[in-house]
Amino acid sequence: MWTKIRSSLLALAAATLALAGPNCPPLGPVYEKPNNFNTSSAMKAALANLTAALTAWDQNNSSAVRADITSYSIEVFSTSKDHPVIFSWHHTAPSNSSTNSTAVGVSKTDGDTVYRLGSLSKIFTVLTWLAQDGDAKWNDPITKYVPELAAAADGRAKRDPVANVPWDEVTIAALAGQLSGAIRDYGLMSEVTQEMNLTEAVSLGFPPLNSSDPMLPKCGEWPQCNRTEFFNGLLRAYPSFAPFTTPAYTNTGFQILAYALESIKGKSFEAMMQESILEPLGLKHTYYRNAPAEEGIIPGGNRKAAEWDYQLGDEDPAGNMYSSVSDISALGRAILSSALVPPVVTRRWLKPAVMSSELIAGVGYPWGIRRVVVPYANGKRVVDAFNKAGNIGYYSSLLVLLPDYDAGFVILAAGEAIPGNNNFNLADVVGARLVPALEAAAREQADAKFAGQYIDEDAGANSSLRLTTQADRPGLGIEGWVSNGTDMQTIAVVLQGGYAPVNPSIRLYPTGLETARPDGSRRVAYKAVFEDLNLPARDPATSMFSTDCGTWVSFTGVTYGTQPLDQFVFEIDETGAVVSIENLALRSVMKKRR
Ligand SMILES: *[C@@H]1O[C@H](CO)[C@@H](O)[C@H](O)[C@H]1NC(C)=O
Ligand SMILES: *[C@@H]1O[C@H](CO)[C@@H](O)[C@H](O)[C@H]1NC(C)=O
Ligand SMILES: *[C@@H]1O[C@H](CO)[C@@H](O)[C@H](O)[C@H]1NC(C)=O
Ligand SMILES: *[C@@H]1O[C@H](CO)[C@@H](O)[C@H](O)[C@H]1NC(C)=O
Ligand SMILES: *[C@@H]1O[C@H](CO)[C@@H](O)[C@H](O)[C@H]1NC(C)=O
Ligand SMILES: *[C@@H]1O[C@H](CO)[C@@H](O)[C@H](O)[C@H]1NC(C)=O
Ligand SMILES: *[C@@H]1O[C@H](CO)[C@@H](O)[C@H](O)[C@H]1NC(C)=O
Ligand SMILES: *[C@@H]1O[C@H](CO)[C@@H](O)[C@H](O)[C@H]1NC(C)=O
Ligand SMILES: *[C@@H]1O[C@H](CO)[C@@H](O)[C@H](O)[C@H]1NC(C)=O
Ligand SMILES: *[C@@H]1O[C@H](CO)[C@@H](O)[C@H](O)[C@H]1NC(C)=O
Ligand SMILES: CC(=O)N[C@H]1CO[C@H](CO)[C@@H](O)[C@@H]1O
Repeated sequence: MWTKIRSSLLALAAATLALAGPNCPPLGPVYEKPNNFNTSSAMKAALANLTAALTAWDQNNSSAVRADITSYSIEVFSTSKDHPVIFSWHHTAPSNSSTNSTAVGVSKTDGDTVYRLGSLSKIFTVLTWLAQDGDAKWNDPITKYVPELAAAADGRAKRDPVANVPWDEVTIAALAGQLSGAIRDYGLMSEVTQEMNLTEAVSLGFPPLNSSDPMLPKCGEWPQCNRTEFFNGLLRAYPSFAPFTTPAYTNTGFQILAYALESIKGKSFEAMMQESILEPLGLKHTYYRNAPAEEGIIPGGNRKAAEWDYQLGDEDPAGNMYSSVSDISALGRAILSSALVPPVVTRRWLKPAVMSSELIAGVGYPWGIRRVVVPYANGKRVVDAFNKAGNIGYYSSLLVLLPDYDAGFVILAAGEAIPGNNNFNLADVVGARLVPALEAAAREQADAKFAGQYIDEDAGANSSLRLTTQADRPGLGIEGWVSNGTDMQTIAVVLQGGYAPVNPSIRLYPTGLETARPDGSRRVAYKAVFEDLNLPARDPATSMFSTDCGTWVSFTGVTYGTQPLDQFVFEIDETGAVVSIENLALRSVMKKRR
C-alpha cells in the first residue's frame, strides 16, 4: 500500500491542476442550522426582495393572481429560539373583505385569522398517530385494527384482484404514504351522481343506472356516510392499483387511519388530536370542525359559497380542519424540533415513502416532497422540502418544511379565484427567494463561527489546518491540512480513492451527532468528504449507471485503530464559540486561533 501511495504522490506532483467539478455532499444540511436571520446580509436582501414581490402581487388583479378577491396570510418560521417568526405578510382582498355589515368573518387578516386547511389536516392526523402510538405498528396490516376490512380479507382479492383491494396487504404506512392503491374518495368529490341527478348524467353520455343499483352511493357529500355505509360502499369499489405500486392520493385512507387509532387507543380521534397536539402546543385558533365564523376570513361574507360550514363527517381526518398561520407555524416548529415525538421518529417521518414519476418529486407520509436544486452546486446540492397542501371551498393551504435549515413557511389563502393554485403560486414567490437565502445565511453563520486557522499546540507537534467557506461550494473546506509535518490534505484523498488525485478536495458536513454537557458546552461531529474534483461532471446521456456522486458509499472508508480519518469533532464552549477540532484517526486536537 505504501508503495502505491508513494507512486500516487509522485504522479500527483507531475499532474497539473485541471477541472474543478462539483462536490458531492451527503444528503441533508451542509452547514449547522442558521439562526442569524436578522443579521445575515443574504437574508435581509431576500426579505426586502420578498416584500417588494408581495407588494406587487397584492396589486395584481390579473386572472392568474386576482389579488382583488383573494386574501392570504404567510408566515416564515424557524425553530431558532430567537427567531421563531422570520417573516410574515397578510393581504385582505378589498372587494371581498367583510365590510358587508350583514356578513361574518374578520375584515382584516392577521396571524390569528382562521382559514380552512383542507388536506393539510392530514399532517395533524398522522402526527396524532405518531404522538399517540409511535410508528412501530406501521408495517402491520390495517385489517388488524379495522374489523370491517378484516372481514373483507376472505380471499376475494386473490380470486379477483381487479375487483377487490387486498386489505390484508395494506399497511398503516401504505395508507399514510398514499400507497394503498384504494380509491381516492367514496361518494365524495369524484362521484358524478353526488354532483348531478341521473337524468343529467345520462345527458352527458353516462349509461342509465337503476336507482336501486347498490353501486350508486346513497351518501357522501350529502348526506354524509356513516361508518357502516362508508365500508359497504368502499368494499364494493375497485382498487386503483395493487398496494405499493405507485403513489395514488387516497382521502379514504385517513378516515380509515382514524378508525384504526380509535380502536388501538379506545378514545375518539378528535379527543386524541386535542390531547396530543392542540393542547400541548397551545393552538388557540385551530379547530377540528365547526370553527367560529367570527375568527375566519370568509370571502364576501358568503359562508355557503366559501364552504366555511361544510363538514366532512367521518372523513374529517382527511381534510376538515381550520387554522391560522401562527398556529401552523407553531405546528411546523414542533415537527422540526421533535416537540411531540422522539427525534428518531421525526427523522423517519421526514423521509420519502416513494418516488414519483417526476424526477424532482416524491411522496412521504403523506408529504409531497420537492427536491429543490440549489443553483450553485451543479445539481449536487439538493434541499428536500416536505410539503402538504390542501383545498376546500374557497380555501387553499400549504405547509413547507425545510429540515436542512430547521425552517419552513405556511401559506393560507381564501378567495374564489383559482384557489387551487394560489398556495403553490405564492410558494414559488416565497421559495425562490427564501431557499437560496437560507443556504447563504447558513454559510455566513458557518464562516463567522468555524472559519480560521486550527493548530495543535503541543510541544513538537506540527499539525494544523485551515477552515474556509466558499459561495460556490457546500460545507466547510479544509485547506493546508498538515499532520505531524505530513501533507495530510493529499494523503487522505489518496487513501480514500486509491489513486493520485489531481484536484484533491476535503469538505466537512454536519452529521447531526452532538453531545451536550450540563455546563452548556458541546462536542459536535462533522463528516469529511475526500474527493478528486478533477473528474468532469458526467454526461447523463452516457452515464446510465455510473455516477460522479457516490459519496454515501465511501464514508468511513479509511480507519486507523478503528477511528475514522474522515470524522472530525468540534469542541464548542458554553458561549457557542469554537474551541478546537479533533481528527479521530490522528488523535490530534487542533485549537482554533483567536
Ligand atoms: C401579474 O401576475 C402575472 C402572473 O404571475 C404576471 O405575468 C404579471 O406580470 C403580473 N403583473 C404585474 C403588473 O406585476
Ligand atoms: C385591483 O383591484 C382592486 C380592487 O378592485 C383595486 O383597488 C386596485 O386598484 C386594482 N389594482 C390595479 C393595479 O388595477
Ligand atoms: C438579532 O436578534 C437577536 C436575538 O433576538 C438579538 O439579540 C440581536 O440584537 C438582533 N440583532 C439585530 C441587528 O437586530
Ligand atoms: C353580505 O353578507 C350576507 C351574509 O353572508 C350575504 O347573504 C350577502 O350576499 C352579502 N352581500 C354582499 C353585497 O356581498
Ligand atoms: C335533474 O336535474 C335537471 C336539471 O337540473 C332537472 O331539470 C330535473 O328536474 C332533475 N330531475 C330529477 C328527477 O330530479
Ligand atoms: C331496478 O332494479 C330492481 C331490483 O332489481 C327491479 O325490481 C326494477 O324493475 C329495476 N328498475 C328498472 C327501471 O330497471
Ligand atoms: C347508517 O345509516 C344507515 C342508513 O343508511 C342506518 O340504517 C344505520 O343504522 C346507520 N348506522 C349507524 C352506525 O348510524
Ligand atoms: C428578487 O428575487 C428574484 C427571485 O430570486 C430575482 O429573480 C430578482 O432578481 C430579485 N430582485 C432583486 C432586485 O434582487
Ligand atoms: C511524529 O512523527 C514522528 C516520526 O516522524 C514520530 O516519532 C512521532 O511519534 C510523531 N508524533 C505524533 C504526535 O504523532
Ligand atoms: C511542518 O510541516 C510542514 C509540512 O511538512 C513543513 O513545511 C514545515 O516546515 C513544518 N514546520 C515545522 C516547524 O517543522
Ligand atoms: C364570494 C364573493 O363575494 N365573491 C365576490 C368577490 O369579489 C368579486 C369581485 O368584486 C365578485 O365578483 C365576487 O362575487
